[in-house]
Parts: sequence; C-alpha cells; structure tokens
Amino acid sequence: MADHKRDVRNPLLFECAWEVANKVGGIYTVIKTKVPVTVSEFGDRYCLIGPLSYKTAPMEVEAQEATDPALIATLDLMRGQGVKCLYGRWLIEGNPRVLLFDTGSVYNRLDEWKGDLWNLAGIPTPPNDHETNDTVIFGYLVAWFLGEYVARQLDTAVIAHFHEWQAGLAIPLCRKRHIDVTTVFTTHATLLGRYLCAGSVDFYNNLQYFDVDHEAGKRGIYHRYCIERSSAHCADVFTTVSHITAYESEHLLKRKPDGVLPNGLNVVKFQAMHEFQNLHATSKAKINEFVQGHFYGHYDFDLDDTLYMFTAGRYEYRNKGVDMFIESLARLNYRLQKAGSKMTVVAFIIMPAATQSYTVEALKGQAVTKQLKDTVTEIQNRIGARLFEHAIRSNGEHGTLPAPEALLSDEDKVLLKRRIFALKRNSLPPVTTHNMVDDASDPILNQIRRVHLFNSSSDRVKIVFHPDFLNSNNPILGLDYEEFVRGCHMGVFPSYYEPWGYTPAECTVMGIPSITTNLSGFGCFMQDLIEHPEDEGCYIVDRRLQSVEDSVNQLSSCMFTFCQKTRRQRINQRNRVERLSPLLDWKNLGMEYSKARQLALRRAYPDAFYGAEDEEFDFGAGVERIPPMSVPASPRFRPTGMATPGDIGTLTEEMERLNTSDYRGYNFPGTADEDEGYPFPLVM
Ligand code: G6P
Ligand code: 1S3
Repeated sequence: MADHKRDVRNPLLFECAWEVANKVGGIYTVIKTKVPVTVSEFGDRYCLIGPLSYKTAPMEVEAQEATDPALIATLDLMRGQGVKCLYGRWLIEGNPRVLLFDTGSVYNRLDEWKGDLWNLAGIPTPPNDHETNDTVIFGYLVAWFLGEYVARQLDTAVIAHFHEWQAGLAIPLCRKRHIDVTTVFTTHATLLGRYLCAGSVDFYNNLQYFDVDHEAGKRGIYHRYCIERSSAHCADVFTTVSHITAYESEHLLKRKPDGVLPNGLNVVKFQAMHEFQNLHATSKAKINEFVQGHFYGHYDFDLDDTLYMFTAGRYEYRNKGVDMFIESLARLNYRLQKAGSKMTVVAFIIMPAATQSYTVEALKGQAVTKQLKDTVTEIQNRIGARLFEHAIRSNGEHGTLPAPEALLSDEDKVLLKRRIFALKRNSLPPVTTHNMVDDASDPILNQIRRVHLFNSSSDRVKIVFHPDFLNSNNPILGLDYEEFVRGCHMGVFPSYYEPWGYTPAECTVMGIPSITTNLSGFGCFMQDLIEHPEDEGCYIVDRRLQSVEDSVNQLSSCMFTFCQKTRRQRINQRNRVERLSPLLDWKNLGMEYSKARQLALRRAYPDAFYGAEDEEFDFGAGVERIPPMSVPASPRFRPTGMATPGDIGTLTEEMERLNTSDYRGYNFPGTADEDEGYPFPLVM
C-alpha cells in the first residue's frame, strides 16, 4: 500500500453490484433495503456503483453534478475518453449517491481488456458470452475509476465492497495494479453450486470431492468460475450470506470466507398489531375475487374455509424446490380427501417463465364474474330505488312493505339468468393463467400432470401457476407481490439450493407463516437462533438428514397440520411470526457489514490500528435478542448469547485460526465427527 497515511476512522465506501438501480433478482433487494442503514453510517461518504441501464435508470436515478473535486476530475477524465456514465441520487429510501457506467459506451475496448485479463491473470474469455463481456467491461471500468479516484483523493481510506462475480472482476485488477483501496467481496451463491444443484448430483455430500475446474469446464463456465474465484481470493475480506454457502464456498472457491453477512430487510413496524392483520384481510379479499373468477363454474368451495398457499421466485425448478412442493401438494390433497376435510387449499406458483399471452379461459373467468357482479350491482340499485319509491308513496300509512316478487322485475330476472348461464363451463379451471411457450416440456406443468392435480371439484388442493411477475395492473391476479403475500396464509419454499432465501424472510416480516428447509441460509439462520421455530410459524423441513420421501412427507404433514388450525390459531400464529421481524432487520444485521469493513481496513492498514486499543472495534458486539413481550407468546431463543450467526465469532481478525467446524448449525463433512463415519445418508 502507499506510503502516505489515509484516515481510517472516516473511510469512504463504494459498494458495487450489477443490481444497483437495476433489478434482476435478490441482490437488488439486498442493496436497496440496506441503503438506509449504510447511509446513516456513512452519509455522503457512501456511493453505489452499478451498470447504466437506460430502461430503468431514468426512473430510478436523479442526475446531479458531483461536488467532490477528486470525483469531478476522475469523471471528467473518463468521459473525455468516451465513457458514458450517470452520477446522481438513487431515488430510494436513504437517497444515496450513485454512479452508473454505460458498459456499451466502451465496447470498442473489449478485446483490449480481454487480452489484458489473459496476460494479467490467465483468465480466458470466449467471444460470445455476453454476460461475461459485460462483466469484463464493467470490471475494467470500476478498477479504472477507483485507480484514478484514489490517486486524487489521498487523505481518506477507501473501502470498495463488491457483490457477486459480475461485479467482482475489479478486485483482482485492483490488487494487480496496487490500487490503494481495501476490498470486500460478498458472494450470494457460487456459480458451480447453482449449476451442480440444478442437475442431479448429490451436492452436499460430495462438496469436498468435486474436481472444480473439470466441473466448471464441463458446463462451459470455466471462465466465469475463474472470475468468481479470483474475486474471492484477491479480496482483503471474503464473505457470503449464510453458513451453508460459506461451507460451499470453501470447497468450491477454495477460500474459507472470513464471515457471514446475513441478508436483512428494511422492517417497517406498525404502531398496532392489528394493522398488519387488517392488511391480511384486505389483501385476501382481493385474492378471493381472483379465485371466484378463476374457479367459476367449478367454484364449489367456501372461501371461509379456503387457505392460500404459495411459492415464488426465479424459475429454478429443482433448486427452489418446486418439485417437492407439487409432490407434497398431491399428498396433501389425498390426506384432506381421506380426512373428509372441508378445507380447500389454493396453491399458487409464481415463477416467471416464457409465455405468449394470458389464456382465454383465465381472462374469460375474470370477465364473466365481473359481468355478474356488475349486473348484481345494477339490480341491487334498481331494487333499492323500487323500495324507496314504495316507502315514500305509502305516506306513512299502514307501514306496508312491497311484495318481494315485485322488487325483481322480469327484465332483471332475464338479465340475471343470462349472467348465470354464462358461468356454465365444460372444462376444468385452468392450472395456468398463461399460454406457455414450452407447454409440453415445462417441468412445473409436467409435474402437475404427473400428480393429476387438475383442479377437479373433488380435489381439495387446487393449483394456479402464474408464470409471470405479479403486478397490480395485471388483468389477472392484479396485486403487487407484497399485497399478494400479505393476503396469503402461508409461503412454501422447500429449496434444495438457496444461499439465503428472501421469500420466507419477507413472509416473516409481513407476519405470514412460511415453510423452508435446512438447506436454505434463512432456514438455518432461524433454526440457529430460535429453539422451536415451528412454534413461531417458521417451519423448517429437513432436506439434509432424511430421504427425499421423508422430506416430502414432512412437508405435506406440515401443510396438513396447518389446514387443521382454526382462524383464531392462524391469527395468533401470524402475530408470533411478525414478532420475529427484528431478527431480520438491517438495523441489527447491518452490524455484520460494519464488521466486514472494519476487518478490511485493519488488513489493509494494520499500522493505522497499531496501539489504538482504546478505540478497538468491538467484533464481538452484536444484536440484542428481541426483548420478551407478553408470556407465553415470546419466542424462545437458543442460548448462544448474540442474536446473529455473524456474531458468533465468524468475523474476527484471527480467522486463520478457525477451521471448518466454525460453521453453525451443520454437521459438515470435514468437522470433528468425520472420523466416526460419513455423517449423511445419501439422500438424492
Ligand atoms: C385478520 C383480520 C380478521 C380476519 C382474519 C382472517 O386477522 O384482522 O378480521 O378475520 O384476518 O384470518 P384468516 O386466517 O382466516 O385469513
Ligand atoms: C441469490 O439469489 P438467488 O435466488 O439466485 O441471492 C439472494 C440474495 O442474497 C439470496 O437470497 C438467494 O438465496 C440467492 O439465490
């Protein structure tokens, strides 16, 4: 590092991700929801860096002139060489500074930079992988920017925090060029992990044995893997989002993470408990309307005895556990039928896939029920007018009431009959709301076909596959995602590969019970902190230590038991779930990010901290457990002292001394028990 002394007490922070002001998946949620706590720590010393998407940036970012002289000079220089970028404020809570680079503006330098990458790091890049091309351009732009910036701004230490491989390439470049910044790399999954799990390998039992280069090569992702691995190795501090992904990273990326930074949410607490319960009721009413329309003609169930369950996420059939969800629904259907239950479960699958349009049937369902509703309203008005007319003409004498038949005119009867006949239907309610591009080989549809869940009247479990994002402007299921979740009774996410899993976390903060697995980062996090998570409405299916058959049965039992709860019990459970939300609040979990940055500063500038014991950063500090409220509703926490896994000493200055057995919640192969035999049955 450079000779001059940079101030490490008030560092600058650049946080860099492909999803800054550019929504693709979960990393957007991480960055966006974390902004308020980061801004409250760094103020204008914080700036996000991302790619400039002309589709979204105009809506998300307000352009501004830079005021920092080093930044002005750097941007002038880069713009002078053809780089297009947008600097301004990201229009989200916290209003952070943001710098977006247009990768397209410097594509003419792609070959030059690819050649440099090969010479510098031996990383090959094939010509037609557009995602990698973008990654190379973006990485070179960010490294260029940081290099120019710290050459002009010599007083303050600069932390550069990068998320995921698409933003990570600047890390090896900074290291090779000796740019005076300290770097943190956070991975939200590993490339190989995602690919291997989506296939049919027994991933967790073989993690330590994979020949990583060979596996990456076989899948055509060797170059991407090299970028990811070099980002992890060159960073001053390497972190990931959960212990299970830390374990995976150690074996697949060959560097043990320095710590775990669990994903939080920006939790908005309502003044009164009943507010979120009311939201459930109003959102559920909207889902009810959709259900009435969708199941018209076969709508033979009582909405008061209907539960809405759902799964949602990116379409990764096996990784997100949709295979297990559908199989368990079939078993639930059988059990409800056998038990003579009057409960109906409508199970929604919200996973975007390639579609052509809405199906005519789905549109027709909403149209005919809307017509019926409009007609009933018109007739209601006319009946009201007749009643009023009759009452006012009676001059206060005798108090006579009109004959009920007289209230409904013949025209009204005809109109009503026409609407009722329009509800007749010769086919079963559609399983999917859209025409799929690949209907015949779609894995979700094929599994539904296999288990015969065709929405027939006798089925107690009905399925609605909505292969698109939700939006309140949609003509079918016109709700935003948050509203939809609030209106449901339970989220079901039986993932096989899930580094964190925002979907069940979002359910939790909205007070909706959820089911996840002990292969998801979130599931392990909750299991680690709470003694009986299932008592709090946070169900965790074991996909680790039992067979697939047993996991499926556990999942269907869990749903079956939920179906037997009374309304009062469901309301209580929602209250209990919602009370867990402080555990997931960035106000608490943001602390882990602070620790990672501190560690990075200490590693890059050890002299600056030497002898400064009075100002020691408290790596042991963590989140207070949420205070017990009324008895007996308080969740019981495990007696681990601090409330987040990151607090359990994963992030320390002496990581070198720790070993694989530090990971929480797992009996990983390679831990002390290994000698006693292979710890897992082969489950897949
Ligand atoms: C909320 C509302 C109640 C409503 C209940 C329905 O708690 O405040 O008024 O009765 O939701 O619960 P359910 O689980 O049947 O949807
Ligand atoms: C990843 O997104 P995914 O759905 O591909 O990052 C998310 C944010 O950290 C995480 O919640 C998820 O488990 C990962 O898989």
